[in-house]
Amino acid sequence: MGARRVVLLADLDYFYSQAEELRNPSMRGKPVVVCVYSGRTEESGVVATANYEARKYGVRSGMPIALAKKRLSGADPVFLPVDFPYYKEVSERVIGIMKEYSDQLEQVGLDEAYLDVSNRVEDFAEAEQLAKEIKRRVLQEAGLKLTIGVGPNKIIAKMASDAAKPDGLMVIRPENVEEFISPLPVDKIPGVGKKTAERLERMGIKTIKDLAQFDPVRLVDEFGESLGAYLHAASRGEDEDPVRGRAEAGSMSRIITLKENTKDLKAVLPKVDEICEEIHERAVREGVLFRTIGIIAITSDLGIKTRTKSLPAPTDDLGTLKRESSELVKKFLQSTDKEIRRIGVHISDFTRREKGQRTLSGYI
Ligand code: DGT
Ligand code: CA
Ligand code: CA
Repeated sequence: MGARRVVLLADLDYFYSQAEELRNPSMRGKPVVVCVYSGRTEESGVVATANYEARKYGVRSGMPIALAKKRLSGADPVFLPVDFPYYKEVSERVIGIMKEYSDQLEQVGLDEAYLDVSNRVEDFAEAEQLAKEIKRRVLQEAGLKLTIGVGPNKIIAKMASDAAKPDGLMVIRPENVEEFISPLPVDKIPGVGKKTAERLERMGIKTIKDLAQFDPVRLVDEFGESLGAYLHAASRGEDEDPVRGRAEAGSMSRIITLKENTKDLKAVLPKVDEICEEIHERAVREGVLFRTIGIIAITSDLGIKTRTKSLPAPTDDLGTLKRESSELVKKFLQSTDKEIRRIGVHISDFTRREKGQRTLSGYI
């Protein structure tokens, strides 16, 4: 089991519309609808998002523009096309502020980010203060309102944020998870859409409490291993999914020249092991986990050949590094008649190691 975690989900309110209001404050107070125009006719396309003034009239994301216009007739609405480069710029400013509060930040789309702050706070009271500080700074420095949910994992943080929108802050401590989620309808679980909710309802499951009391074996029968297990865990407020920080830039590599050109695996592998040990030591020293392993072979005719392998999860396990590198070299030698002159190993796709983080070696 992982260590106790404190996770934040920060979600900008009615993002595209709020960004439009930011650069044109005269629109504030009016219904603002940001649209994706398909270009076929003047009104064909859908609503990307609407501010809360427009939502009062029943305007929603995904709705046809013509219907939104009908609902807002006489309400002095503003309709605008999406401007992604601008939203990206606004988003980057906000994410930049958030990064000061956690080096473990996972961005989801332009308007949301999970922050693992376990190493930054002592308890949930401190996490609440930190969330207030983020809200204050984003408003002051970027001019935007957002909602933050705080919980012991990603799904609880997300559900807390959804419940607190707009301009909200909700903290769900581990001891309050059950009372918070039990009465909610199942479609409040992240990833549970209309279809899944309807299937659950046909099974007599409406609330998360109903789901928690349902036989997990039958859930797996009905929804398959993956979704079934997810639903059961979620109904109990459990979620082990880590906040996946953005991969760090860079790579580490080392290449050596063999004593003589060879195609003999037995001659090459001990060298590969040595290189792996060296790179591994550097990775551990610098506190990074790698997810991609590659080899580079320079053949006797000075051709440069590479092979890479992506792992299912980041790791800093030496055994994995050696095994995968050797496997790549073996496959390479089987695919060619050339002799190898120089051999190298590299690792990349880095993430920073966190205290208590589960890694690939923990799964094998
Ligand atoms: P909220 O509820 O205050 O967080 O509102 P939003 O608008 O931030 O809602 P969210 O987080 O679901 O979506 C983020 C952005 O993604 C939103 O500003 C526009 C875009 N988006 C959401 N749903 C749709 C959709 O159905 N179609 C299109 N084209 N864009 C969408
Ligand atoms: Ca949002
Ligand atoms: Ca969102």
